[in-house]
Amino acid sequence: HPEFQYLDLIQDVLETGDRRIDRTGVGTLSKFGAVMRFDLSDGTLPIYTTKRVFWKTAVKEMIWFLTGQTNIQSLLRENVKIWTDWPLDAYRKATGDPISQEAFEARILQDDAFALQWGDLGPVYGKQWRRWVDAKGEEHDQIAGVIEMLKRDPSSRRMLFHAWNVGDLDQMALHPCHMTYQFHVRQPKEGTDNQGTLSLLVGQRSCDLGLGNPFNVCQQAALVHMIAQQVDMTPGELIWVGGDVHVYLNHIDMAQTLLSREPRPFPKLHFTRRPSSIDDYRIEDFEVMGYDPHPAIDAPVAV
Ligand code: DHF
Ligand code: TMP
Repeated sequence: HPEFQYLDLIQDVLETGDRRIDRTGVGTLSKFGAVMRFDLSDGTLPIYTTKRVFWKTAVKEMIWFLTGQTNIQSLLRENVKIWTDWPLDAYRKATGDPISQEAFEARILQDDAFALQWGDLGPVYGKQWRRWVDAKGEEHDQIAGVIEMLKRDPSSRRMLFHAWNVGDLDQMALHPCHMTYQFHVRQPKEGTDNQGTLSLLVGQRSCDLGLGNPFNVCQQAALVHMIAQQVDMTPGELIWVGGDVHVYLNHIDMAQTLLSREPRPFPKLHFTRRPSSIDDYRIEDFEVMGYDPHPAIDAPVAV
């Protein structure tokens, strides 16, 4: 079962990882360099099964990246709260106001001026993907560029988008974790009207195995399915490459529970329609069949 790549990686980190205090102060066990490959053919969506992964939240985050937005207000409108901690932390530190997460989220939703001032994460993923600004001040839509290249020149080795915009790093709430998205197309089989098989290699510099990775793998695979649908290709593989791959010390119990569980089959993704462009996807377009995970596990996120 492909999920053993994840479980084996966790086990390896627990057994051989280097123990250190990280930026957040929580502490991790860490290993450098890891690869996982997931076959996406026949609609397979790699949503891990050894705990329930809130795949709709993960896919909504991907759709939000694709809109180019960087403010948590639009995430909160979709009831996605995974990015609240960082603006909340910044707000509390700047104002000394001990506001609760719920009150902060309510204020972001109700008060546009407040959201503008306190809800923005800076020039993170969506901004870099859709509106990267170059030295001449010109904007680049990297997503449109990749889709255009997939149609025009699918044997290209330059089909990628990237979020590590060095000059913008100091304005980001968090430096990009998943950074490079490189695409590859295998030639179509003779006599079919299929345009080829689309694979994606993601380079991720830093990976929280307990919380971030289950989301990342699921949403990156969803991206392959979306783009393949847009360019009339068959989904091939997601190849996921991690740099600093770690388990937070307060996730060790969760990790051991995951290792004690037996993986179940990955579900299948079916699109309920063919949106007219990559900008047009909504969560309602995703139908996931056969997802039967073990129970969810609550775990704290290191801020
Ligand atoms: N920081 C750290 N330390 N780890 C991360 O994984 C991380 N991820 C970020 C931003 N900063 C991060 C963005 N993505 C959760 C999942 C992904 C994510 C942030 C948070 C999370 O808390 N997941 C929980 C709750 C899911 C929910 O609220 O629906 C989970 O159990 O999966
Ligand atoms: P860092 O910037 O010090 O590396 O901290 C970022 C933390 O967030 C690190 O634990 C990796 C984790 N992370 C993911 O695993 N996936 C994600 O998508 C994001 C945004 C963060």
